[in-house]
Amino acid sequence: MAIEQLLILIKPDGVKKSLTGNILTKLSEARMVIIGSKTLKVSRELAQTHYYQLKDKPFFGELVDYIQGKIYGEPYDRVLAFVYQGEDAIARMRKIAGATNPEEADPVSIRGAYGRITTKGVYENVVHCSSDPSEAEREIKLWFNPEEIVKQIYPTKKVVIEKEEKEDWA
Ligand code: DAT
Ligand code: MG
Repeated sequence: MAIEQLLILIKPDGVKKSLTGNILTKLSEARMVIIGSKTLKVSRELAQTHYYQLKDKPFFGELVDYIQGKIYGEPYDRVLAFVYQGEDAIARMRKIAGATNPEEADPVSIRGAYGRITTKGVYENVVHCSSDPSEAEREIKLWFNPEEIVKQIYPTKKVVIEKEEKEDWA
């Protein structure tokens, strides 16, 4: 079995329902290691790029609003992002996460236990979990910079950035 890495997101409904601890506890049963983590507000562009494969679906607009936490607002309009690594990590973490549709998910899985379908038909399924190694690579590179991950998992290159304005502590 191969060592894999994947992206896990605790979505805004998981943040709003104060489920971070419960979700991380359930995921820890797989004995994977966290090699990157952060909290962030999701831009429209990031949301659309993350879910680009679903752009023609009728629920795409609502899906983008959902991952941005639009319906929750301050202080819940954010996600917690993690890169996990371990043996056969993708299949094992997806099993703990449960099926996409929270009504069909194993009731002991994260989505089965904590997810719901809203009256508008949005699957509020609490977590995102990469589906295969190539999607995992695309998603990890989309959500994280190399220096935010404690291990080199994909090839990197040195780039010189001139006159880039960035925030620093005052
Ligand atoms: P997964 O998140 O299990 O990888 P996916 O990639 O097919 O599933 O879809 C991404 C998200 O889109 C999913 O977590 C919830 C939403 N979604 C998928 N199918 C849906 C549907 N039929 N109705 C509403 N939301 C849906
Ligand atoms: Mg998917």
